Amino acid sequence: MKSIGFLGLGIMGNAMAANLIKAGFDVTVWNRNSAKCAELVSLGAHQGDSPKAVAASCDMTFAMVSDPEAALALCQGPDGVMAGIGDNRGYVDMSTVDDKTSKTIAASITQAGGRYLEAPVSGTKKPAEDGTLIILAAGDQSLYDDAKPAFEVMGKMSPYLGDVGQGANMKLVVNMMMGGMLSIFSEGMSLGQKAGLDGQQILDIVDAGAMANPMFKGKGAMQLKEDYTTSFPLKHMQKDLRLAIALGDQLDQPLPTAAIANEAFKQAIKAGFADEDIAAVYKAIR
Ligand code: NA7
Repeated sequence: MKSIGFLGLGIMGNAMAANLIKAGFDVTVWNRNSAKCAELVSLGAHQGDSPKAVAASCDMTFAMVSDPEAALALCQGPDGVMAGIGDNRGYVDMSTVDDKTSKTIAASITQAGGRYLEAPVSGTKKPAEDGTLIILAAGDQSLYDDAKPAFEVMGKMSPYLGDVGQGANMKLVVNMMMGGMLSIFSEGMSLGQKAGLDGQQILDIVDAGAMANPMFKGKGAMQLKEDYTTSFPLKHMQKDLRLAIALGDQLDQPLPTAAIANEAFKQAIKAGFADEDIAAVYKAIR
């Protein structure tokens, strides 16, 4: 079994790395704030000193950090992955970034003698804990084959989407739809209750018809309970909308609904809800 490095132990990375350890992989973890390594070390992980040291000592290294800036810093920064990768070892970045960032990281890794795969995921905290993420892989096909056993532990499906950039693009398309849906759903919940309707009845009626989906059901229940415990940080959804809109600019694709949803999420960040769950967009627009 190949040795695995895991960089970035936030909400998602922590759960994904824990599943790899529990499945018996030899895992070395690193996080910028090293306190987050302790729980995984107690499950049996080794702790690495830097992204460079982890990439140098493992057959393949996975990363799961917040945004394009973090992903670039992890790869190209001092003691970054680029400095440790080589000899055909693998780097699998699972963070959600734009295609340009992913291509920049791919060039750095291949120049340093490594192999690169982007693999952003669809799914938040619970699917990460349950190992039921949808993993959107693109890039080096031999690394995809090598990473497949680990993907099977972390996710329920891991399609190969082609050249670097296509995993990032698929993820942005999916999350752009999600952000738009959550935004209009939250407006409906708010409008209905202001009109004197019962929130739970709105949810039940939506759930019984053609619009039924797990997101409306789950996030709607959170909104009614005023429980915004973070599964998917709101600031990350706004990042995804911003990146999707930039892709629309690049491809001359009008995205009027996504642009409005992006403004709703920006408003929620300004109101102080950046680190709460995406369901909190409701609080900013009601
Ligand atoms: P979290 O819980 O906000 O975690 C973010 C992680 O990214 C966390 O480990 C951070 O380290 C790390 N991070 C952020 N900036 C940096 C820099 N500059 N260098 C190194 N590491 C950094 O996010 P999620 O787990 O919910 O989401 C991860 C990705 O999946 C994201 O792209 C989502 O859109 C989807 P820290 O603990 O702060 O030291």
